[in-house]
Amino acid sequence: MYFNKYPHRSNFSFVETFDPETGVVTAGVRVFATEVDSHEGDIYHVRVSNPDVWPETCGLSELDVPAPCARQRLKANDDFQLSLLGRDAKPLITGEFGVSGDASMFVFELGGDARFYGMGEKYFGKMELSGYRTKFWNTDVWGDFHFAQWGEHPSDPPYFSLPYLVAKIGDEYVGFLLHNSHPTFIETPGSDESRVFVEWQRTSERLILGSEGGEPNLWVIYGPSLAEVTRKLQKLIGTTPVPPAWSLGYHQSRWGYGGHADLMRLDEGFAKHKIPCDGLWLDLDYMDGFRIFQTNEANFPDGVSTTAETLAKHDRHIVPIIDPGVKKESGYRVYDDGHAQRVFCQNAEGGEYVGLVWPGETVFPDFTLPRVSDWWAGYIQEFAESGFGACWIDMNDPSTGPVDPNGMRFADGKLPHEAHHNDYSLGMQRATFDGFRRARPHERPFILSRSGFIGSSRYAAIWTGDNLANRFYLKSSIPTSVNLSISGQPFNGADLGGFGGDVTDELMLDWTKAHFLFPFLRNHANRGTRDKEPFAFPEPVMAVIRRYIRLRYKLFPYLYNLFVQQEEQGDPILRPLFYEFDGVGLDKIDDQFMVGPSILQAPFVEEGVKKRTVTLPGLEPWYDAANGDWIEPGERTAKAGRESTPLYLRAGAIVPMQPGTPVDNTKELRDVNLHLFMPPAWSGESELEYVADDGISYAYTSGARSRLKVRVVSVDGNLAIATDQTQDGFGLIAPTFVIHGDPKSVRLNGSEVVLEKNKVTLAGKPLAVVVVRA
Ligand code: MIG
Repeated sequence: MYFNKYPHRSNFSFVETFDPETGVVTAGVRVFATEVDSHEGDIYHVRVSNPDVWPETCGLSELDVPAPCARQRLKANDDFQLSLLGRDAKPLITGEFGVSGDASMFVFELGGDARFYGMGEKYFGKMELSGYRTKFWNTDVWGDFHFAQWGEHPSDPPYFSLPYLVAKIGDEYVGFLLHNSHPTFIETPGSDESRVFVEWQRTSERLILGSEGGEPNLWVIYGPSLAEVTRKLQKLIGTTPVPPAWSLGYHQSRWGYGGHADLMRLDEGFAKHKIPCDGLWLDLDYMDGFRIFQTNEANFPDGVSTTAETLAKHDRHIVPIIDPGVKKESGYRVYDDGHAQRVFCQNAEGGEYVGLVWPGETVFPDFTLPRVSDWWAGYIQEFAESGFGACWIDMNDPSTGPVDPNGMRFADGKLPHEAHHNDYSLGMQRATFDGFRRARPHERPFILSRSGFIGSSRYAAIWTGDNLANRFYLKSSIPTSVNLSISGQPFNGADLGGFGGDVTDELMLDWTKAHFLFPFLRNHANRGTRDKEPFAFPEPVMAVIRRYIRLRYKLFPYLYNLFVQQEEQGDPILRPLFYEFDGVGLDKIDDQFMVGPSILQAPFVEEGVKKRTVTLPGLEPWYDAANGDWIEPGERTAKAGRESTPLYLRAGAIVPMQPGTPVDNTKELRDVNLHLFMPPAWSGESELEYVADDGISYAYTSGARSRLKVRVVSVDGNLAIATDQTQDGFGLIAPTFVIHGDPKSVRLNGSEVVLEKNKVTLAGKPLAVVVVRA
């Protein structure tokens, strides 16, 4: 398995004969069965099978396949040439299928000047992905690449494989998902000059999607818009269930925090400086000699539960790390038990496969076997009952240190490593999720995972692995997280401030302002690096970091509702500008993004820059959260300021926020301020469906949720607001309206109301607002 070499078309045999009656095709000397199926929502499945070549099907990830239907936008003609018809009933793409041993590829020709996005977790630093060859194979970046590579350049492939691509052809979008746990690859047409120094390094003129093994199962999702294609993908692979509210807060981590004393110091620091912080993280040091499920008791003198209860008084949660690797040591309970029950992956000789990781010789539970997942869930259950309410699963690439992972076999030794390398982490996530559900059946689990696969969205948040405190990682984090978000893994984020290296004050400020609304927000640091807690910075720097953490909590109702919409509709939290707006060239902007439909950010990512260009899309003015100005759309200049960041709100937006300035972890969803952004003398309409629930349990699935529909109609600056609580399973939602703008008159549910002037601070100066109490 090479990371950076790709199967070439000339070594493949393409289909020569096809019997449309039976679906049988021949390619080279072999015969295969084929199925081309249509499903509701313009979703198509192309399957090619032959049990002698591909004995297993798609691996551990399960799809929620919509009902079959008759619509045939994707067809196979008499030569098994595939064509997908566009809006005008002409072929948008045409393609063929070929095999080479157990490798396979689909080669597509696309009309016009197609553009490409998605590809899951990639570090390319760009939104638009023409001209790349890339593999999907989960790596441990620091272990598998040289520092000269990962220090300041994209390492590919990184930790998380989501073999998905979106193509934009004309103004239509098509998604391609390779549902296959074996190593897969994608080659997009185009040329990236920075990567080409000889002619043959140019990518193919056609789009290639293939795998090095495993049964070919290609899903083709027709848009027509990016939003529609993304929702359909997300529902197919699994939306993210709304996570516990606390997991959307700010998190503090460091490799080095090891137990009660560290946690108490952090707890006091955040309380003293009135900085909200929901999660305190423990890295390897809390364990007894790197033995998973074995806590070093000296680090918790009164037991984990006592520490957890103390932290719960400030609504803080402990999140400890767990690696999959089990120390191979007789006398260690987890190893002895796992050994006796034959739960570990095997080597080619039928013995336990051994890697070299933190504990030294390390063995790996085989999550492809249901009995092993069950075994693991039992340990997680016990771990949860000991006082740990969540966990962070690392090294599940799986990382085996300097030992070649190809020797690790699955399914009692029957399957080679490549069959489940990429979905090993998915198995671990699922078993871990299951363990927490067993311990606390009514509570939503929170799991953070490094690696993942198709369907990880159902179980875990993902962080993008070991980054560094430098500008390359800050800049690339935006397209990395946004492309990951439109590839079906919406709950993601990067280590705030960079994991490796010493962050400077300036970089920490820029990073905090860029990421404070990322779906997952955790400040994490490598051992030996500069202290990075907000209060470890000089007072004026700390004050700005605190301001943005508090602003995240102020916007918590908005973020939480975006997660509700993710679960219900499948929309991601972070979106590229062209998810929401049409416009030429929007996909060449790599340093701006949308948080939900209403907030646009254009953070400063370059060092020492005093101003930058901001593209404000659409046809309506934008509200500058730094100073309250309404700015006409188009290319504008934003000035850098220590306290401020370029953050804009869409005309007509209704954005739910907590009242006041949050100084602790309180997350009240019912007593909500609905901020309305109304340009002067605006005429238009907007709507919001706002949801509140307990933020922790599954009671919402049986009705314990409240829903308020809000509709605002503005005619030349005269506002009419209408509210309707359509669901009340979680009590009354009591909104206060905060209007940014200067309405001529306001009516609420038909009656004239008293307007009260006030000030609110968002991302800069205090802003004049008009308050309307219900
Ligand atoms: O080989 O647990 O990405 O977040 O702090 C390093 C120690 C192992 C890698 C993770 C990082 C974590 C570190 N781990």
